[in-house]
Amino acid sequence: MQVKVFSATKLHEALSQVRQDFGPDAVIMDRLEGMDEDGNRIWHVHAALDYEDKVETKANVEARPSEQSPTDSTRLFKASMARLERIVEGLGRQESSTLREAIDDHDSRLAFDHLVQMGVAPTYAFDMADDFVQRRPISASVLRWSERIVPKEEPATVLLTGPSGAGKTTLLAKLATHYSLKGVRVAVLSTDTNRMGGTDMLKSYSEILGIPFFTIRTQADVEEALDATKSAQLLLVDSEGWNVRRKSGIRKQRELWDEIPFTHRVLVVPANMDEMDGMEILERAGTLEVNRLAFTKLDETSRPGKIVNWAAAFGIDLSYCSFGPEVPEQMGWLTPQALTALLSSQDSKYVKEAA
Ligand SMILES: Nc1nc2c(ncn2[C@@H]2O[C@H](COP(=O)(O)OP(=O)(O)OP(=O)(O)O)[C@@H](O)[C@H]2O)c(=O)[nH]1
Ligand SMILES: [Mg+2]
Repeated sequence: MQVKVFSATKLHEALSQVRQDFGPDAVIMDRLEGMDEDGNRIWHVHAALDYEDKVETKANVEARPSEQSPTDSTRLFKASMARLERIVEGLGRQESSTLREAIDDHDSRLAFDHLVQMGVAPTYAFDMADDFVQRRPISASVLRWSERIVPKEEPATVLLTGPSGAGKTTLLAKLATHYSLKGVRVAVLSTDTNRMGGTDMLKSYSEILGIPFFTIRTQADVEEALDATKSAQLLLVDSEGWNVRRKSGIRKQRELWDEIPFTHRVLVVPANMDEMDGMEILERAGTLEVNRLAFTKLDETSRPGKIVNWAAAFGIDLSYCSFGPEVPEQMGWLTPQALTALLSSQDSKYVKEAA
Protein backbone atom coordinates (compact mmCIF):
# COMPACT_ATOMS: atom_id res chain seq x y z
CA MET A 1 0.00 0.00 0.00
CA GLN A 2 1.20 3.47 -0.90
CA VAL A 3 0.30 6.34 1.42
CA LYS A 4 0.83 9.99 0.63
CA VAL A 5 -0.12 13.34 2.13
CA PHE A 6 -1.58 15.94 -0.23
CA SER A 7 -1.57 19.55 0.98
CA ALA A 8 -3.32 22.62 -0.32
CA THR A 9 -4.86 25.80 1.03
CA LYS A 10 -8.33 24.59 0.08
CA LEU A 11 -9.65 21.18 1.00
CA HIS A 12 -11.16 20.51 -2.40
CA GLU A 13 -7.85 21.36 -4.08
CA ALA A 14 -6.08 18.76 -1.97
CA LEU A 15 -8.82 16.26 -2.86
CA SER A 16 -8.48 16.91 -6.55
CA GLN A 17 -4.70 16.41 -6.24
CA VAL A 18 -5.49 12.99 -4.76
CA ARG A 19 -7.66 12.17 -7.73
CA GLN A 20 -5.09 13.39 -10.21
CA ASP A 21 -2.20 11.53 -8.63
CA PHE A 22 -3.75 8.33 -7.35
CA GLY A 23 -6.74 8.04 -9.68
CA PRO A 24 -10.08 6.54 -8.75
CA ASP A 25 -8.54 3.73 -6.63
CA ALA A 26 -7.45 6.20 -3.95
CA VAL A 27 -8.87 5.82 -0.47
CA ILE A 28 -8.98 8.89 1.75
CA MET A 29 -7.77 8.00 5.21
CA ASP A 30 -7.73 11.32 7.00
CA ARG A 31 -7.87 15.05 6.55
CA LEU A 32 -6.36 17.60 8.91
CA GLU A 33 -6.49 21.34 9.01
CA GLY A 34 -3.34 23.16 10.09
CA MET A 35 -1.19 26.23 9.55
CA ASP A 36 1.76 26.64 7.25
CA GLU A 37 5.00 28.45 8.18
CA ASP A 38 3.44 31.82 7.37
CA GLY A 39 0.39 31.16 9.53
CA ASN A 40 -1.98 30.49 6.61
CA ARG A 41 -4.68 27.82 6.81
CA ILE A 42 -3.67 24.60 5.07
CA TRP A 43 -5.33 21.23 4.56
CA HIS A 44 -3.50 17.90 4.61
CA VAL A 45 -5.29 14.93 3.09
CA HIS A 46 -3.87 11.47 3.77
CA ALA A 47 -4.66 9.12 0.92
CA ALA A 48 -3.78 5.52 0.24
CA LEU A 49 -3.54 3.43 -2.88
CA ASP A 50 -4.05 -0.29 -2.56
CA TYR A 51 -1.17 -0.86 -4.92
CA GLU A 52 -0.40 -4.58 -4.29
CA ASP A 53 -3.97 -5.56 -4.72
CA LYS A 54 -4.06 -3.72 -8.04
CA VAL A 55 -0.88 -5.43 -9.27
CA GLU A 56 -2.20 -8.79 -8.17
CA THR A 57 -5.43 -8.32 -10.06
CA LYS A 58 -3.55 -7.26 -13.18
CA ALA A 59 -1.19 -10.22 -12.77
CA ASN A 60 -4.18 -12.54 -12.48
CA VAL A 61 -5.48 -11.27 -15.76
CA GLU A 62 -2.11 -11.45 -17.52
CA ALA A 63 -0.99 -14.83 -16.16
CA ARG A 64 -3.91 -16.84 -17.40
CA PRO A 65 -5.11 -15.45 -20.67
CA SER A 66 -4.72 -18.65 -22.70
CA GLU A 67 -6.38 -20.90 -20.13
CA GLN A 68 -9.31 -18.62 -19.72
CA SER A 69 -12.49 -19.14 -21.57
CA PRO A 70 -14.25 -15.96 -22.70
CA THR A 71 -16.71 -16.53 -19.86
CA ASP A 72 -13.85 -16.55 -17.30
CA SER A 73 -12.33 -13.35 -18.59
CA THR A 74 -15.73 -11.70 -18.83
CA ARG A 75 -16.40 -12.67 -15.22
CA LEU A 76 -12.99 -11.37 -14.14
CA PHE A 77 -13.52 -8.13 -16.03
CA LYS A 78 -16.95 -7.67 -14.49
CA ALA A 79 -15.55 -8.33 -11.00
CA SER A 80 -12.79 -5.74 -11.54
CA MET A 81 -15.32 -3.23 -12.84
CA ALA A 82 -17.61 -3.84 -9.88
CA ARG A 83 -14.67 -3.33 -7.53
CA LEU A 84 -13.66 -0.15 -9.31
CA GLU A 85 -17.23 1.14 -9.15
CA ARG A 86 -17.37 0.46 -5.41
CA ILE A 87 -14.12 2.38 -4.90
CA VAL A 88 -15.21 5.33 -7.05
CA GLU A 89 -18.58 5.44 -5.33
CA GLY A 90 -16.93 5.24 -1.92
CA LEU A 91 -14.46 7.94 -2.84
CA GLY A 92 -17.27 10.11 -4.18
CA ARG A 93 -19.28 9.73 -0.98
CA GLN A 94 -16.24 10.30 1.22
CA GLU A 95 -15.20 13.36 -0.76
CA SER A 96 -18.70 14.73 -0.61
CA SER A 97 -19.05 14.32 3.15
CA THR A 98 -15.54 15.68 3.75
CA LEU A 99 -16.31 18.79 1.76
CA ARG A 100 -19.74 19.17 3.34
CA GLU A 101 -18.26 19.06 6.84
CA ALA A 102 -15.78 21.77 5.87
CA ILE A 103 -18.66 24.22 5.27
CA ASP A 104 -19.46 26.10 8.48
CA ASP A 105 -22.51 28.02 7.40
CA HIS A 106 -25.81 26.10 7.65
CA ASP A 107 -27.38 27.69 4.56
CA SER A 108 -24.25 27.09 2.50
CA ARG A 109 -24.38 23.43 3.51
CA LEU A 110 -27.97 23.23 2.29
CA ALA A 111 -26.91 24.91 -0.95
CA PHE A 112 -24.08 22.37 -1.29
CA ASP A 113 -26.58 19.52 -0.80
CA HIS A 114 -28.91 21.04 -3.34
CA LEU A 115 -26.18 21.48 -5.95
CA VAL A 116 -24.97 17.90 -5.47
CA GLN A 117 -28.56 16.74 -5.82
CA MET A 118 -28.77 18.70 -9.08
CA GLY A 119 -25.80 16.70 -10.35
CA VAL A 120 -22.95 19.17 -9.71
CA ALA A 121 -19.79 17.29 -8.64
CA PRO A 122 -19.00 17.89 -4.92
CA THR A 123 -15.75 19.73 -5.70
CA TYR A 124 -17.57 22.32 -7.81
CA ALA A 125 -20.60 22.42 -5.51
CA PHE A 126 -18.21 23.37 -2.71
CA ASP A 127 -16.90 26.27 -4.83
CA MET A 128 -20.37 27.43 -5.80
CA ALA A 129 -22.29 27.02 -2.52
CA ASP A 130 -21.68 30.50 -1.04
CA ASP A 131 -22.62 32.34 -4.23
CA PHE A 132 -25.64 30.16 -4.61
CA VAL A 133 -26.96 30.76 -1.10
CA GLN A 134 -26.53 34.52 -1.50
CA ARG A 135 -28.35 34.25 -4.85
CA ARG A 136 -25.33 35.85 -6.45
CA PRO A 137 -24.34 34.84 -9.98
CA ILE A 138 -22.15 31.76 -9.70
CA SER A 139 -18.50 32.66 -9.98
CA ALA A 140 -17.02 29.16 -10.07
CA SER A 141 -13.52 29.67 -11.39
CA VAL A 142 -13.66 26.33 -13.19
CA LEU A 143 -16.19 27.64 -15.69
CA ARG A 144 -15.36 29.77 -18.70
CA TRP A 145 -17.96 32.27 -19.81
CA SER A 146 -17.65 33.74 -23.25
CA GLU A 147 -18.63 37.01 -24.88
CA ARG A 148 -21.99 36.94 -26.60
CA ILE A 149 -21.99 36.82 -30.37
CA VAL A 150 -22.95 40.26 -31.72
CA PRO A 151 -22.88 39.85 -35.52
CA LYS A 152 -23.81 43.46 -36.22
CA GLU A 153 -20.58 44.55 -34.54
CA GLU A 154 -18.44 41.61 -35.55
CA PRO A 155 -19.58 39.24 -38.32
CA ALA A 156 -19.53 35.60 -37.27
CA THR A 157 -19.43 32.22 -38.99
CA VAL A 158 -20.78 29.59 -36.63
CA LEU A 159 -20.64 25.81 -37.01
CA LEU A 160 -22.93 23.59 -34.96
CA THR A 161 -21.61 20.06 -34.54
CA GLY A 162 -22.47 17.22 -32.19
CA PRO A 163 -23.96 13.77 -31.82
CA SER A 164 -27.03 12.69 -33.75
CA GLY A 165 -30.28 14.06 -32.43
CA ALA A 166 -28.56 16.55 -30.11
CA GLY A 167 -30.79 19.40 -31.27
CA LYS A 168 -28.31 21.10 -33.63
CA THR A 169 -30.78 21.89 -36.41
CA THR A 170 -33.40 23.10 -33.95
CA LEU A 171 -30.87 25.36 -32.24
CA LEU A 172 -29.74 26.67 -35.62
CA ALA A 173 -33.35 27.47 -36.59
CA LYS A 174 -33.71 29.31 -33.26
CA LEU A 175 -30.54 31.30 -33.87
CA ALA A 176 -31.49 32.16 -37.47
CA THR A 177 -34.91 33.38 -36.34
CA HIS A 178 -33.64 35.23 -33.27
CA TYR A 179 -30.94 37.15 -35.11
CA SER A 180 -33.08 37.80 -38.23
CA LEU A 181 -35.74 39.36 -36.03
CA LYS A 182 -33.01 41.61 -34.61
CA GLY A 183 -32.22 42.86 -38.10
CA VAL A 184 -29.00 40.87 -38.54
CA ARG A 185 -28.25 39.71 -42.11
CA VAL A 186 -28.28 35.93 -41.63
CA ALA A 187 -27.48 33.13 -44.11
CA VAL A 188 -27.67 29.39 -43.54
CA LEU A 189 -25.53 26.57 -44.95
CA SER A 190 -26.06 22.88 -44.34
CA THR A 191 -23.56 20.07 -44.79
CA ASP A 192 -26.14 17.51 -43.62
CA THR A 193 -26.79 16.32 -47.17
CA ASN A 194 -26.34 12.56 -46.93
CA ARG A 195 -29.67 11.78 -45.35
CA MET A 196 -33.07 12.17 -46.91
CA GLY A 197 -34.73 15.22 -45.46
CA GLY A 198 -31.58 16.36 -43.61
CA THR A 199 -31.93 19.89 -44.97
CA ASP A 200 -35.73 20.21 -45.31
CA MET A 201 -36.41 21.91 -42.00
CA LEU A 202 -33.77 24.60 -42.44
CA LYS A 203 -34.78 25.21 -46.02
CA SER A 204 -38.35 25.88 -44.91
CA TYR A 205 -37.26 28.17 -42.07
CA SER A 206 -34.96 30.07 -44.38
CA GLU A 207 -37.77 30.56 -46.90
CA ILE A 208 -40.10 31.86 -44.17
CA LEU A 209 -37.40 34.20 -42.88
CA GLY A 210 -36.42 35.24 -46.38
CA ILE A 211 -32.74 34.44 -45.87
CA PRO A 212 -30.29 32.65 -48.20
CA PHE A 213 -29.90 28.90 -47.76
CA PHE A 214 -27.28 26.65 -49.41
CA THR A 215 -26.53 22.95 -49.23
CA ILE A 216 -22.88 21.94 -49.24
CA ARG A 217 -21.75 18.64 -50.73
CA THR A 218 -18.38 19.46 -52.25
CA GLN A 219 -15.57 21.98 -51.88
CA ALA A 220 -16.87 23.75 -54.99
CA ASP A 221 -20.23 24.18 -53.21
CA VAL A 222 -18.37 25.82 -50.30
CA GLU A 223 -16.72 28.36 -52.58
CA GLU A 224 -19.98 29.18 -54.30
CA ALA A 225 -21.93 29.52 -51.04
CA LEU A 226 -19.27 31.68 -49.38
CA ASP A 227 -19.21 33.93 -52.41
CA ALA A 228 -23.00 34.26 -52.47
CA THR A 229 -23.25 35.02 -48.74
CA LYS A 230 -20.39 37.52 -48.55
CA SER A 231 -22.62 40.26 -47.22
CA ALA A 232 -24.09 38.13 -44.40
CA GLN A 233 -23.25 39.26 -40.88
CA LEU A 234 -24.04 35.85 -39.46
CA LEU A 235 -23.37 32.63 -41.35
CA LEU A 236 -24.85 29.62 -39.58
CA VAL A 237 -23.63 26.18 -40.64
CA ASP A 238 -25.54 23.02 -39.76
CA SER A 239 -23.86 19.62 -39.94
CA GLU A 240 -24.63 15.93 -39.86
CA GLY A 241 -24.85 14.33 -36.43
CA TRP A 242 -22.06 11.91 -35.63
CA ASN A 243 -21.73 8.71 -33.73
CA VAL A 244 -19.03 8.80 -31.09
CA ARG A 245 -17.92 5.28 -31.99
CA ARG A 246 -17.68 5.78 -35.76
CA LYS A 247 -14.74 7.89 -36.80
CA SER A 248 -15.22 7.97 -40.57
CA GLY A 249 -18.37 10.14 -40.46
CA ILE A 250 -16.59 12.94 -38.64
CA ARG A 251 -13.47 12.74 -40.80
CA LYS A 252 -15.48 13.22 -43.99
CA GLN A 253 -17.24 16.28 -42.65
CA ARG A 254 -14.01 17.85 -41.49
CA GLU A 255 -12.71 18.01 -45.04
CA LEU A 256 -15.52 20.42 -45.92
CA TRP A 257 -15.24 22.40 -42.69
CA ASP A 258 -11.59 23.11 -43.36
CA GLU A 259 -12.69 25.28 -46.29
CA ILE A 260 -14.92 27.50 -44.13
CA PRO A 261 -13.35 30.24 -41.97
CA PHE A 262 -15.33 29.62 -38.79
CA THR A 263 -15.18 32.14 -35.98
CA HIS A 264 -17.05 29.76 -33.66
CA ARG A 265 -17.17 25.98 -33.65
CA VAL A 266 -19.93 25.06 -31.26
CA LEU A 267 -20.24 21.57 -29.82
CA VAL A 268 -23.90 20.84 -29.09
CA VAL A 269 -24.42 18.38 -26.23
CA PRO A 270 -27.86 17.27 -25.08
CA ALA A 271 -28.18 17.61 -21.32
CA ASN A 272 -30.47 14.60 -21.05
CA MET A 273 -27.51 12.37 -21.93
CA ASP A 274 -25.82 10.19 -19.34
CA GLU A 275 -22.87 12.02 -17.77
CA MET A 276 -20.23 9.50 -18.83
CA ASP A 277 -21.55 9.35 -22.40
CA GLY A 278 -21.35 13.14 -22.48
CA MET A 279 -17.72 12.98 -21.35
CA GLU A 280 -17.01 10.61 -24.24
CA ILE A 281 -18.64 13.05 -26.68
CA LEU A 282 -16.48 15.88 -25.35
CA GLU A 283 -13.33 13.80 -25.65
CA ARG A 284 -14.22 12.86 -29.21
CA ALA A 285 -14.88 16.48 -30.10
CA GLY A 286 -11.35 17.38 -29.00
CA THR A 287 -10.22 16.58 -32.53
CA LEU A 288 -12.78 18.93 -34.07
CA GLU A 289 -11.25 22.12 -32.69
CA VAL A 290 -14.49 23.16 -31.04
CA ASN A 291 -14.22 26.39 -29.07
CA ARG A 292 -17.72 26.76 -27.60
CA LEU A 293 -20.12 24.49 -25.76
CA ALA A 294 -23.89 24.64 -26.14
CA PHE A 295 -26.29 22.55 -24.10
CA THR A 296 -29.71 21.51 -25.35
CA LYS A 297 -32.63 19.61 -23.84
CA LEU A 298 -32.10 21.18 -20.44
CA ASP A 299 -35.83 20.70 -19.96
CA GLU A 300 -35.37 16.95 -20.21
CA THR A 301 -33.05 16.31 -17.28
CA SER A 302 -33.53 16.36 -13.53
CA ARG A 303 -29.78 16.80 -13.04
CA PRO A 304 -28.80 19.90 -15.05
CA GLY A 305 -25.74 20.28 -12.79
CA LYS A 306 -23.87 17.77 -14.97
CA ILE A 307 -23.28 20.57 -17.48
CA VAL A 308 -21.01 22.19 -14.88
CA ASN A 309 -18.98 18.98 -14.65
CA TRP A 310 -18.72 18.64 -18.42
CA ALA A 311 -17.76 22.28 -18.92
CA ALA A 312 -15.23 22.19 -16.07
CA ALA A 313 -13.65 18.94 -17.23
CA PHE A 314 -13.03 20.23 -20.74
CA GLY A 315 -12.43 23.93 -20.08
CA ILE A 316 -14.33 25.13 -23.15
CA ASP A 317 -16.26 28.43 -23.12
CA LEU A 318 -19.99 28.18 -22.56
CA SER A 319 -22.38 29.64 -25.10
CA TYR A 320 -26.00 28.91 -26.02
CA CYS A 321 -28.49 26.73 -24.23
CA SER A 322 -31.83 25.33 -25.29
CA PHE A 323 -34.57 24.23 -22.94
CA GLY A 324 -37.40 23.16 -25.22
CA PRO A 325 -38.18 22.38 -28.85
CA GLU A 326 -40.08 25.59 -29.64
CA VAL A 327 -38.51 27.91 -32.23
CA PRO A 328 -37.35 30.62 -31.60
CA GLU A 329 -38.18 30.68 -27.88
CA GLN A 330 -36.70 28.37 -25.23
CA MET A 331 -33.14 29.40 -26.00
CA GLY A 332 -30.61 31.52 -24.15
CA TRP A 333 -26.96 32.34 -23.53
CA LEU A 334 -25.28 30.69 -20.56
CA THR A 335 -24.18 33.37 -18.10
CA PRO A 336 -23.50 33.05 -14.37
CA GLN A 337 -27.02 34.41 -13.76
CA ALA A 338 -28.58 31.92 -16.19
CA LEU A 339 -26.77 29.02 -14.55
CA THR A 340 -27.91 30.13 -11.09
CA ALA A 341 -31.49 30.28 -12.34
CA LEU A 342 -31.18 26.91 -14.03
CA LEU A 343 -29.85 25.23 -10.91
CA SER A 344 -32.40 26.90 -8.62
CA SER A 345 -35.50 26.24 -10.62
CA GLN A 346 -35.89 22.62 -9.61
CA ASP A 347 -37.92 21.67 -6.60
CA SER A 348 -35.74 20.55 -3.71
CA LYS A 349 -35.25 20.57 0.01
CA TYR A 350 -32.98 23.58 -0.30
CA VAL A 351 -35.44 25.61 -2.35
CA LYS A 352 -38.24 24.69 0.06
CA GLU A 353 -36.22 25.53 3.17
CA ALA A 354 -34.86 28.75 1.71
CA ALA A 355 -38.33 29.92 0.62
N1 LIG B 1 -37.30 18.87 -25.21
C1 LIG B 1 -36.44 19.38 -26.10
N2 LIG B 1 -36.40 18.87 -27.35
C2 LIG B 1 -35.52 19.40 -28.21
C3 LIG B 1 -34.64 20.44 -27.85
N3 LIG B 1 -33.88 20.73 -28.94
C4 LIG B 1 -34.29 19.90 -29.92
N4 LIG B 1 -35.27 19.10 -29.50
C5 LIG B 1 -35.96 18.03 -30.24
O1 LIG B 1 -35.01 16.98 -30.45
C6 LIG B 1 -35.23 16.33 -31.68
C7 LIG B 1 -33.95 16.34 -32.52
O2 LIG B 1 -33.64 17.69 -32.84
P1 LIG B 1 -32.77 18.11 -34.11
O3 LIG B 1 -32.63 19.58 -34.06
O4 LIG B 1 -33.32 17.49 -35.35
O5 LIG B 1 -31.41 17.40 -33.73
P2 LIG B 1 -30.10 17.30 -34.64
O6 LIG B 1 -28.94 17.36 -33.71
O7 LIG B 1 -30.15 18.27 -35.73
O8 LIG B 1 -30.27 15.82 -35.20
P3 LIG B 1 -29.47 15.15 -36.44
O9 LIG B 1 -29.40 16.16 -37.52
O10 LIG B 1 -30.33 13.96 -36.76
O11 LIG B 1 -28.14 14.76 -35.92
C8 LIG B 1 -36.39 17.09 -32.34
O12 LIG B 1 -37.58 16.38 -32.09
C9 LIG B 1 -36.41 18.43 -31.62
O13 LIG B 1 -37.69 19.02 -31.58
C10 LIG B 1 -34.70 20.95 -26.52
O14 LIG B 1 -33.95 21.85 -26.09
N5 LIG B 1 -35.61 20.37 -25.68
MG1 LIG C 1 -29.95 18.07 -37.81
